[in-house]
Amino acid sequence: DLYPVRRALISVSDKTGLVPFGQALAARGVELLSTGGTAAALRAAGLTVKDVADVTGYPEMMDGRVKTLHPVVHGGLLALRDNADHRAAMDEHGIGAIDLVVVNLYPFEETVAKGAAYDEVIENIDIGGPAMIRSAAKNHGFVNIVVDVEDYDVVLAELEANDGKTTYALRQRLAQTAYGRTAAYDTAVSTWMAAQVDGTPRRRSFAGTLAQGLRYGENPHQGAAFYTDGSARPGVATAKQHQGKELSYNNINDTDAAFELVSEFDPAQGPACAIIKHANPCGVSRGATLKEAYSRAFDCDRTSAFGGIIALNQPLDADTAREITGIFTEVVIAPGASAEAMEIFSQKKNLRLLTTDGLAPADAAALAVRQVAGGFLVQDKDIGRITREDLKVVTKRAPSEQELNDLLFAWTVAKHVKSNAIIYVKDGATVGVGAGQMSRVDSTRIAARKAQDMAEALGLSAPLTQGSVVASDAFFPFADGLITAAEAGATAIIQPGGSMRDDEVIAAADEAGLAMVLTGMRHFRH
Ligand code: 93A
Repeated sequence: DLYPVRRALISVSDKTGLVPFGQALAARGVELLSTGGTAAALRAAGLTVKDVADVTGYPEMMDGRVKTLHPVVHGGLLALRDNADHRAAMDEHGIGAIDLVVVNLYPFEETVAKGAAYDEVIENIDIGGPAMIRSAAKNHGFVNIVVDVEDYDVVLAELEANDGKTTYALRQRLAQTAYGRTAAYDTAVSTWMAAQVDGTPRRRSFAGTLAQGLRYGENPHQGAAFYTDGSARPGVATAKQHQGKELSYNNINDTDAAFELVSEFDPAQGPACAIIKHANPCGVSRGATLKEAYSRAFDCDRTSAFGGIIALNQPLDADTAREITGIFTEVVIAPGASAEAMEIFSQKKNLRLLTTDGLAPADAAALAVRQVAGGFLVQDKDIGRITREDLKVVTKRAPSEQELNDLLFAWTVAKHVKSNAIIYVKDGATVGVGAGQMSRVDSTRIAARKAQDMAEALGLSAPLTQGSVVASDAFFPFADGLITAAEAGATAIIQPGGSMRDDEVIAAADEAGLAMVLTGMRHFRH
């Protein structure tokens, strides 16, 4: 299965690592063919390179749209070396075998990300590159296809170890990587184009690019990997990690949940902090300072916050950093960190610090994908938002200004809690979170009981739910959940409404003296 590399075609937009790779190949006696810019870069480094144009007998034409799309190139890639007919065709048409293709594509994703005009984006759809990648990958029995700069050294190491030859195992692995790249590339084109067609596309295809293999999945006996979708959105996929060991599968999932939640809170309206455990918030708070936001989020459920993941809506400062190091935390993610804060964190080797380029665009359309056996469920990301104007007061008493602020805060948190979600909030901080229960009344009870436990732990005379407000991610099917919340001391409720028994629920709210507002929108999350 060893096959020699004698002739290489190199055509790269990203010229990182090109020259040393070209030099190493030339030193092994490999003949180099290249397209315009790549050939120029290699020649500038003193290498001997043959122009593809000289091999095809056609100049690069039409602004480079046609460079390598020629039978001499594709025949050289696709010919089966051990097939007599193929060899005869090669001889008849003067086609030389190409054993190694090194291609990275026109920077389509980057061009979209920088907000380029339509025509410029179109020009950055690479046609010849993907064609060569697919031809070379199909013929991996003989041909090596390299699409990732990180594989340059891998190929060189094999050539070194096998006297100028590569193994079938490597060629097969390279081919698999290559088809992943063209799939992700075309997905990026399709996704961008869908947005040009009608704004809220539903017929999108999706694929990702392997970003990193992970030690394991949700559990140690499960393999796992992380794929990026090329959207360059601020978040866990694009964050910079400053210290600590590699993030695990669960860390990435929880960090994402934390950052997406905290990004709901406009920093112009003050600092906010979210603490996540098992993808659900165990404390979310605003504060006069970032440190206060963290402390109040921590006070919602100190037990669960241990080993949690913290997201901040403002750059980490020294005061907050000092406070956070008081207990064991897995990950902190924030849109930046001061030098002093980073210095404080550097004392805690196991604490991972991630910084992003700003907050996640919480109201930007995106796709949410989930797997089911045999397929994928794809939906628009839940970016639904409710303002004061959308709320309908249905009780005799209308909420006070303070209650209204807390209701909207609770509602925003509810969107990020697994259903059935019940969130008690007081003065801009969660004081009880009930998540992931199969019955709504259970979520209501659990959240209240946790608040009671915290009050005991903090030595308070009354549970923190006294005088709180409550959000429910979907309607109360019966009055029992609402009555439980009232018994825990809640004074106001926010919920979608729409139950067959709304009248019963509203009557129970009036009976208990609660103020209740309906959103007309629900936030299931599973
Ligand atoms: O415009 S293309 O789709 N037409 C082609 O025939 C073609 N062949 C290679 N783009 C084509 N390429 C791409 O050119 C490669 O994928 C690579 O990204 C780029 C390298 O061009 P240069 O060597 O001139 O910098």
